Amino acid sequence: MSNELDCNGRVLDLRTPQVMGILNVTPDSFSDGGQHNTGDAAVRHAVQMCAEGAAIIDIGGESTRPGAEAVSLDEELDRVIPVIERLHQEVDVPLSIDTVKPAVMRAAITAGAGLINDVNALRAEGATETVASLGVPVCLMHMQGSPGTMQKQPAYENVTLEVKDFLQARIAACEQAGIARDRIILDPGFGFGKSLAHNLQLMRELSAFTVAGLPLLIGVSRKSMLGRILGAEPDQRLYGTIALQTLALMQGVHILRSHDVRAAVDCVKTVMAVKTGYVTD
Ligand code: YH5
Repeated sequence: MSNELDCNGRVLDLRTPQVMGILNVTPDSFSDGGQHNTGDAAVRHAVQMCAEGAAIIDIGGESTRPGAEAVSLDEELDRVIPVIERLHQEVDVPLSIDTVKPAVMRAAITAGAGLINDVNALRAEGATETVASLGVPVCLMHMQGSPGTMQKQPAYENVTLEVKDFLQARIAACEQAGIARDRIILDPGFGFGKSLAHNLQLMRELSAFTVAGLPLLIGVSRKSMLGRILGAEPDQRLYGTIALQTLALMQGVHILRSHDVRAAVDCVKTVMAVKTGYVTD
């Protein structure tokens, strides 16, 4: 694995695990006003996450929560592009664009983003070619089904092996299209077409995904598997989130996608102190 990823001119250092701060730019996520307010609040929130130690900000304009409805191309562009342009000026970390649409990927990179985060693993028409021509890193996430229906009847013979096979096939498709292998990040996709039992097995067996030699990213922050384990609403899932992130770090994960950046950064520092036997900074 190469330790430093060039994200459109900004470097992501993966010699130590890093935290990716989640920035949802949907009308419901900053519910304190109209369009202008949404943009202002989003930029303020991202600046705060960087101050807390986020090494990447992941910007998403389309909700990919189970059952969420699709957003039109124009609507998604209107939401994310102005925020990317402003954030590119105001923070110095790489910005990632959480989208499945090639047109949004291209516009986001032009606006200053440096990394593509695709929950659909570049399966949209033209997506692999688009990312190959943009020359930026990409996170390939596993999802069974589509956001509208994925939680209806998730089924696997062996979830770990099937997710691994899927990711191997997507790596091959990416390489075929001209995406360099050292620009690919993998993600098993917690909660995307998985039952609680599937999510728990993936967490127990996460180290299976680091053998591909590529960086591994996980998103467990506040997810409904914690709702099931704890019987708690999203805003009461932080301690459970940190427990899962600790388990993931012990198994070699490189990037934690998190709402609660400060807590995740402390988790990284603590686990890495134990793993290495020393403290940095
Ligand atoms: C991910 O795992 N997830 S969006 C439901 C929740 C809480 C959070 C309250 N994008 C991932 O964060 N990208 C999302 O219940 C992602 N990996 C990558 N690479 C879903 C989300 C969430 C959903």
